[in-house]
Amino acid sequence: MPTTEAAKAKTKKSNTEKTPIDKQILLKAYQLMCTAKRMAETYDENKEVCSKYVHSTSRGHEAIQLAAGMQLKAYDFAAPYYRDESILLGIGMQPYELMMQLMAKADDPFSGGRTYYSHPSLNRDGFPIIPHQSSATGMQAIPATGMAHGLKYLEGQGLLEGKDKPLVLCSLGDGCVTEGEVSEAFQMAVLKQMPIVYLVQDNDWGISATGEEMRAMDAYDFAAGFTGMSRMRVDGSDFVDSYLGLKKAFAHVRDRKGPILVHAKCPLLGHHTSGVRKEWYRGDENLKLHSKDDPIVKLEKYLKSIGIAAKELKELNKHAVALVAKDYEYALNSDDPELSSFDKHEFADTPIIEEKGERKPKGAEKVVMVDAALHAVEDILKKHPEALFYGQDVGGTLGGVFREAATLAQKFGDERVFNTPIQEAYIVGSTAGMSAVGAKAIVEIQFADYIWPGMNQLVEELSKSCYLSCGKFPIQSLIRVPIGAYGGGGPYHSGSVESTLLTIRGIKVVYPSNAADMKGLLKAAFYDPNPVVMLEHKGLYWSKVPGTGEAKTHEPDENYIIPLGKARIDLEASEEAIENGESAVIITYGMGVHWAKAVSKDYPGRIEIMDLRTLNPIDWDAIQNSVKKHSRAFILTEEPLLNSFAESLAGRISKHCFEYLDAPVQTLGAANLPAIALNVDLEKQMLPTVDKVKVALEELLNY
Ligand SMILES: Cc1ncc(C[n+]2csc(CCOP(=O)(O)OP(=O)(O)O)c2C)c(N)n1
Ligand SMILES: [Mg+2]
Repeated sequence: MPTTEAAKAKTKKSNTEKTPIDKQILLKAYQLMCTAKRMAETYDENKEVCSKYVHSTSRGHEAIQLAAGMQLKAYDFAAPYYRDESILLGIGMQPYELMMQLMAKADDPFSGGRTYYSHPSLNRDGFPIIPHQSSATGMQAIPATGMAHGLKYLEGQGLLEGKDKPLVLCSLGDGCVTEGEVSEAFQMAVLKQMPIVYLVQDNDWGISATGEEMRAMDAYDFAAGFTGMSRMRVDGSDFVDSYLGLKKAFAHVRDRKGPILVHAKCPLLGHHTSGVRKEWYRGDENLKLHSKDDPIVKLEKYLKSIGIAAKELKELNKHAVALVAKDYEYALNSDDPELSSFDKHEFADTPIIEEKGERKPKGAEKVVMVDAALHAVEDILKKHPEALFYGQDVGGTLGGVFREAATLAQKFGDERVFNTPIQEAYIVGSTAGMSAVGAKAIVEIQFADYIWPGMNQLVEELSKSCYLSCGKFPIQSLIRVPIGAYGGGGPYHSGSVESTLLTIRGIKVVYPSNAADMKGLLKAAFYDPNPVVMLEHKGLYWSKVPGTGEAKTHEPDENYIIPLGKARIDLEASEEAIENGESAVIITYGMGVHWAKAVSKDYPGRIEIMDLRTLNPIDWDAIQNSVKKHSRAFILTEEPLLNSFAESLAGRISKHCFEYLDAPVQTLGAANLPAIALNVDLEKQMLPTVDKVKVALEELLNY
């Protein structure tokens, strides 16, 4: 703390008086408040530079934020939001570091110029861990709660090193607490009695909407409905009250007494953001009302009341002003990001780069796909105490509605394999938090048709974290999703979702067609440090659907693993057919592999079947090679074709392999309709069938 010597001497003298908070802490808070205030002023004074990119400042919220930041320990975890600039100063970030992000500079320590001001991601010795989080209001509640869930899990398993009791601080604005996902987070936090502090900074505004317009009760009253959530109100504009309140709240959580919500009322003294200015929607009366509670004025008054000389406070302010000026110049003159770095860090490197183990060991029994998955998860849980498996109905004696997790809870205990509430957002988003604390979550969405409530977390939090944190926070997450249509499953238990998933960059999508691949790919998905969605066709699980017998395979050994992104040739065409120009490749996945197998029997030697196995990253080399070899390509999918992955792939092949093609790329999928109809004959009418595949193949071969 760079106070002047004179100031230090003064402090010494006044330290003889007893105050509820150490005077050094009070003075540090004052200086940091002056720093935050001067930063906000500087940004306003240099609008043409600083408002190039949108930003919010903490003006008005400094007291509560510094009280939080200054009490966080290096072993804690935090999820601050976009207004929490003073939390960042409180943990020891320097103004120039924050300014680097403001100006999107190369040395922005969080994202290297990729994301907005006060959107931290920090993994630095001596500082709390702050994983990346999105700008979507309230959406950090689930990943943050996932961190607390992960800590609780690791602690329960004796896997947390050291004797410190880490906590998670999840900071939220008042407006975002009404988001549905926040309720999912609160529910889980109380259900599992997690070590988390929810800090709600209530400035009574959500951009231009007032508290009165937005809600029937404030966050403190709202939290009363969550049995097991402790609650506290503090004056967020008063540093002493905020500090002492949070001290109690932190101690409550460190003593493992469950989650607590701290409601901090604070004024909003700055603009909502640089782009939405206060004078546009706030009347003079409101601005005057808020300015009465300026935290700096309050702290200054308090410091004087305990004997700190006005001159000393002036010195501290002077120092803050000088520091901000110096740091501003430094940040302004620092380098912009290297342009060539723009595409780095979509994914973190996976250690699984080659096929290993035995796919068909001697004496291996045949196994259905659902059991291959079960055995893979069992192997993982046995080997990795940090791994856990949760979702709807996967725990207890049922072990999944497809019995895909049968016996796991009995074998590994309810702490490791358990049912969640019906909360897809939590199921998906919590894995981000788990990953940040070192727990490894395998989760399940019960049916692909119900992935949509989890989609927000997948897109906003999971997919962008690695890229926007410049590789600091890849999210290890394995999401199993039973998918696909068969036998009258109907409109809400039959849908395909891969095309939607494949528009999301930053996640991997796997879709096995048989038991051996299921086992090898599931293992690779677990060891992949990135989010992986594993699509598992329900119609292939037991090979009961006519024509899917080959989904049942010999069971690979325990070490069997297949790198993601590698296609498999399921059936080769004969050299002769290839040479005579009579062959074609059917490029497909999931159920499509089995339709293709059935059809190929009528064209001996003429058909190659390529099972993609992983849809992202796709094995483009293998696809190109096969297309060039056969000059006729057929993309077969279970999805409606219009605007699908299959159409996109067909387009790509047409563009890049145009000169090698002897016919337009053929495509076949389901009818372009919003849902799979319930009646089995209607279902058949809309899905591809072996007969329909045959007609399309004929057309391709005879072109
Ligand atoms: C999911 C989502 N919806 C809308 C927005 C646009 N938005 C940004 S800030 C904001 C208001 C948030 O208010 P509050 O949580 O009270 O935080 P404050 O800015 O008042 O500190 C809104 C609606 C967003 N970022 N994310
Ligand atoms: Mg607000």
